[in-house]
Amino acid sequence: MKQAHSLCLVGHSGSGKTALAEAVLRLAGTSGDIALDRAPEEKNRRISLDLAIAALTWQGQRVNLLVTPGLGEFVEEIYKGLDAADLAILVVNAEKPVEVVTEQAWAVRQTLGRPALVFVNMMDKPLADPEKVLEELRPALEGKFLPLSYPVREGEKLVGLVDVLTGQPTGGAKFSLSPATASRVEELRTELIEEAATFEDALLEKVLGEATLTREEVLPALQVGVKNGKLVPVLWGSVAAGVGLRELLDTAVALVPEAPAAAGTLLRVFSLALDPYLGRLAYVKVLSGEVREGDTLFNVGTKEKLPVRDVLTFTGVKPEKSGSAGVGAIAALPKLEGVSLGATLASSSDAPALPAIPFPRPVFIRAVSAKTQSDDEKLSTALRDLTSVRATLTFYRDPVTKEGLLSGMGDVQLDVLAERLKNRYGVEAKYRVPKVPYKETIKKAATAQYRHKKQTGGHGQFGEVHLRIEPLPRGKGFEFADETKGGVIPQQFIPGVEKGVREAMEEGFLAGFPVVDVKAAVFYGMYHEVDSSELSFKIAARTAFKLAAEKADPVLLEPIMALTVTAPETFTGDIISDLSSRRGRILGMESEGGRTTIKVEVPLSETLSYALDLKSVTQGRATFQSEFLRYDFVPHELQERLLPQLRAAHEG
Ligand SMILES: Nc1nc2c(ncn2[C@@H]2O[C@H](COP(=O)(O)OP(=O)(O)O)[C@@H](O)[C@H]2O)c(=O)[nH]1
Ligand SMILES: [Mg+2]
Repeated sequence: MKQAHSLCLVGHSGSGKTALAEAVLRLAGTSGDIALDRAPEEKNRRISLDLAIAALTWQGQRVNLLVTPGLGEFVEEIYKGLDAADLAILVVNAEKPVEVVTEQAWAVRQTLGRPALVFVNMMDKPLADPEKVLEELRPALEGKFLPLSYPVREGEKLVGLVDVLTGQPTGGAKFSLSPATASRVEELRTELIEEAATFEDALLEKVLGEATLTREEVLPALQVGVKNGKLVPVLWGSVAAGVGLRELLDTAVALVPEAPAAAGTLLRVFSLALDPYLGRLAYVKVLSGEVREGDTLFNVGTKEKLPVRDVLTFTGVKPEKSGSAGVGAIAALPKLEGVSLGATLASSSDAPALPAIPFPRPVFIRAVSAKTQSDDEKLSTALRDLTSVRATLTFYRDPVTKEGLLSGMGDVQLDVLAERLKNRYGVEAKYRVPKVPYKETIKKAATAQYRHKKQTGGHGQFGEVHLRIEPLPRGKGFEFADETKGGVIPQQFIPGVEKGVREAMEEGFLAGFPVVDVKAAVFYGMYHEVDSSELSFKIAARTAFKLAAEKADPVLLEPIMALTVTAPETFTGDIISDLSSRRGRILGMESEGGRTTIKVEVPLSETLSYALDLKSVTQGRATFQSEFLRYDFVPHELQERLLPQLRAAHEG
């Protein structure tokens, strides 16, 4: 059998990807349940949220379908699907062909360098107009869009498609063309052949010789143009009317390039899932060789050996044991330990690792806890499980604020996660805006002294510490110096002094945040022959530190983030004025291809809901990345306003 071909359906939510995939599964004779949106969260919302995988056979050719969700926050699934795809199928809604995720998915397919075609769906809709579709697609998306067929409508009804090369109705349909349509098809034919000819000399000669060209003659040139991503065939149809589905499968199968033969087995783990019945599954694309049950593979990144217990391939939408999978196949491998998303698996341990899948990083953070406190442990375990199979969901505990922090792409993704926690693990989570991990420091040097003395019957306590504290440059942390002379504090008690200072710094003095970037020097003291101990000096130093800090102009430090925001140019002004109101400092701006990239420094406290706000400012057409830069002083007036709340939170 020939290599399996993998087609990935991408596009905006509601363009009909799931309906299209289910329709072609049915058309190819798949029996039984073929629903692709199988998770309870998907059924509830009647929308795709996970990458769905299915397989069919079309004219002896095995075809895998990778069906992606069309919500911007679930873009990770588009990366996964396209990574495994031989051909991307951009599904658009004829009435509004260019939507947010249309552009987003197109950008991902360009980043990953996947060949693509466009399927213009919903040609049965009253306002569907092929010329308008082309007018809107061409300036918005990069690529040479070439219709291979053309839809024919009578009034508001779709009657069928005409093959651009032959000028005849496709699939043996019978209808006649209006003179206007016939001449438009002729025009498209000329365009198609001229474009195709730029990819193959032999075809170019025939075109110049004005020979009549057959499909077989044009196809190889189209394959070349499509393979290198320049030519983008445009096909039309309607899932609802059952038009254009055969043509789509025929064309996709004809255009997919064969993988070159290579020695050894090489697999890419393009997705991970926690199957309710099968457990943890690694979805792999077989890039070369074959994977069989009983094989031992290497995880190239970690050099670990991996026994392959089972190989599952798809029958319709169901993964079933198949024993092996050859080049081009998509398979699910259960129970592979320690395999992460994007991993390269190979028969040889020194095979080169494939480049990582360039997933975006999460940009939206919420503190998470269980609604019932006794469920906290269960919640943490469930979150570690669920986030282990997603690149854009992370969970960790903040060492400063002690909060469990969940990061994702936005509120919808986190809401879906909460629903999944409840459905699968029976635990209810609640989200809060996370606390800002402030720190404290001082702005000037100060000294203080403290005598700790306690006389209670027998053994007393005595220690006196004179301390000087000074600010250090940002990021230096802590320095300690013993500047005592003449044994005013015996050496064995000096560590007690340092411990006392460190404890005081951990406790903070403004609002309970850790103190950083301070040098503390003990320069004088007193001790008692009998009553002094390390503990006495620790207690004295702790208080001395607090007394000194009060005089040293104590201030809050806040994390400053570097934000990179990219959006269509028209939003530049709105984005900048919004960032200015967040105490943002614009560092630079660049424009390219109609999009502006703005670099800005913003305090973390001002960005806690930026993902939501930016979405509403730009109707979801912007993306951003955020990265920790440094800690910096909180402005004085703001500190005055913040401190009462922060103290209350610390004490409460
Ligand atoms: N009129 C019409 N409706 C369609 C067509 N294709 C899909 N739909 C409907 O559009 C809605 C969204 O389809 P769905 O497959 O869930 O879109 P997805 O988000 O891209 O997966 C569903 O109600 C489909 O039945 C079509 O060609 N014509
Ligand atoms: Mg869908």
